Amino acid sequence: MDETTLSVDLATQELYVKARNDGSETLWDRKAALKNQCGFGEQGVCCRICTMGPCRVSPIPGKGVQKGICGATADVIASRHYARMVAGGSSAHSDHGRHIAHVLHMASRDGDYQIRDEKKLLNVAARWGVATEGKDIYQVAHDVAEAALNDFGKPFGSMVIPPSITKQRLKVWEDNDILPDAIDKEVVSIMHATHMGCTADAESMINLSMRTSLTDGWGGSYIGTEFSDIIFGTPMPREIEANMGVIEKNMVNIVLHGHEPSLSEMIVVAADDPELKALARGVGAEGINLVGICCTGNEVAMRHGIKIAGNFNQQELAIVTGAVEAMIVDVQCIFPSLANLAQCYHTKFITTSKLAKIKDAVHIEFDENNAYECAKGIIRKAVENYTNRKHEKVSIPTHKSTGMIGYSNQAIIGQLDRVVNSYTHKPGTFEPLAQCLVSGVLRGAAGVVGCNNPKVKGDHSHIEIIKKMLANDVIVVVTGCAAQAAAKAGLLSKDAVKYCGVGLQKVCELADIPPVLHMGSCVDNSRILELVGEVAKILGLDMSELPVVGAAPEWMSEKAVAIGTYVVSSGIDTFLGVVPPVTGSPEVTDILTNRLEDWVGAKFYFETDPAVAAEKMLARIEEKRAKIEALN
Ligand code: CUV
Ligand code: SF4
Repeated sequence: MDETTLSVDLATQELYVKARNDGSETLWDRKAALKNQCGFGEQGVCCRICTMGPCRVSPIPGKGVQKGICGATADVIASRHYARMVAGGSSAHSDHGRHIAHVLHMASRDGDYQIRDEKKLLNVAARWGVATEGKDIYQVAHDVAEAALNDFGKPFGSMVIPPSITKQRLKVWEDNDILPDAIDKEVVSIMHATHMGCTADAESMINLSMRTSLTDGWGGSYIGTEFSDIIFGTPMPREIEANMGVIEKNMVNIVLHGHEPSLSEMIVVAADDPELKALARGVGAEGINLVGICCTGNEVAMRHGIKIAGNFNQQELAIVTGAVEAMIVDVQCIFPSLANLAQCYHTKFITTSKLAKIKDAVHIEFDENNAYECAKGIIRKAVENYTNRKHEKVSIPTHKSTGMIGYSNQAIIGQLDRVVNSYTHKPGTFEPLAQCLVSGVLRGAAGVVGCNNPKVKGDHSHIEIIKKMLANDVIVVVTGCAAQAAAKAGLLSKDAVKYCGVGLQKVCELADIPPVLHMGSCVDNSRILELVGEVAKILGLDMSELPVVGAAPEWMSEKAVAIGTYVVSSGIDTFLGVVPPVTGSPEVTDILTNRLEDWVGAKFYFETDPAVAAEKMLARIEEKRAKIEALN
């Protein structure tokens, strides 16, 4: 395989060649070995929901087998499959949120987990109606955690709706009957609805999918983000480095990969322990070097400036450098292949979650009740492994970029306050941003999020779309692996204003920000929702009336389907660069890319060509500007 076709990232190309020379297998090799991937699966027309099947029906109306044994049509089969993807994705995010809520529940003044953002805690307390007066802050934390945990399974009523949602949006949800009940309940209900012999109507199935997805974006993910900020601190702007060049030749390298910050935060703290530092020197290393991959990488980069080694496509390649003593993982987006790959080098591949044990990995279950000691134990294993490094197998690419990270909404407001002087607006709000949108200095905003996928040349679509937005005065916010692609490409640097139109350039200079704002991990898409909701409220508009679009140019996971669905349900158009497995159903395709607009004021676009996608995104932004220009 020609490595230049796999990714635009040079470190990736280099390490792919090294992997091949080492005889190590990567995702691209396995993709090639699959030859033709299943066309029925790709179009969503294979059903395995009961054992009368599997039934695969024709993706072409009127031609070939049109129904499964029970009579389910392509529309039924594809819509059920879509719904189950939403359920899978929502459950991953919400279970993550629940986990963090449990960590908040165990926070104590002298424990391993403490309260770092009291202000946010008090804010959140008000949302759940938790009394705070005269209460110890840790009692408040305890009560808030309990209230949030109840939102997962409460028997009556809807989950708590964050205050950033516009009242118009709430009405849209009520009118469409997608205002969700309890978080867990919706996931269970949609699993029920997709059981053999239940929902057999694509419209209804997508409607239920939207309802479920909202428990993710405005529920589980939201809780994950807010509570992580409370416990670990709300991110503030800081500089980071990104790409494989952050792996250090003479240090103990530990890669943090996965999603939840409860473990990775403890690793960050424990890596500073004098005992471990001494141990590292004792084995002949200059120190301990923590680096991150995927969303756990984003979490610790946002809050501590831990360097980013790479994104989803690069998880195997980090090990291929031969210089990684340990890769520590928790949950989600972790290739099972890492276990065997690690054995080809000296790397210890350490799983830590009951929910993501991997055969042939070293499993050290992380115990939050003994978090610090547990983290120390894991790091010790890595340090001791340094002497096993096979120096003839080490080759670390030099590529790395620097950029700014840490743009929580609080951080963004902090930056906007610098603009206030120039425009005489209220400090402490998003008003300067809202006004820039109204005046047209900024044409709009785009959220570029999501994964890598070997169906797409790595990082290429992310970068191409982002650059097109910048050139047209569209400010960009990023999360997940898209954010890491941007970081590697230098787009998080303030120098990236060179790609911007004059309006965006001006805003970046005044606010002292880069034109692409890294807002965090995938659960932190909730920050983007909050931002859009708050700006809409300032302007008295619904979220669907803002010149704002979302894109997941290289997505691959069920979580991304859940995200796309809640983003659209929140009134924001979403551009998918990988076509979801629904095209075998004309009705589902029509609902997602057309009819949804009548329901919720936004829809999906399927567009695999990033240049075309960017054009359409810009066109949609201009179309939506009509409403806000009337405010001028
Ligand atoms: Ni949660 S879901 S590959 S790490 S963004 Fe990265 Fe982000 Fe997709 Fe996974
Ligand atoms: Fe086939 Fe219907 Fe069973 Fe699906 S639910 S496998 S279409 S019989």
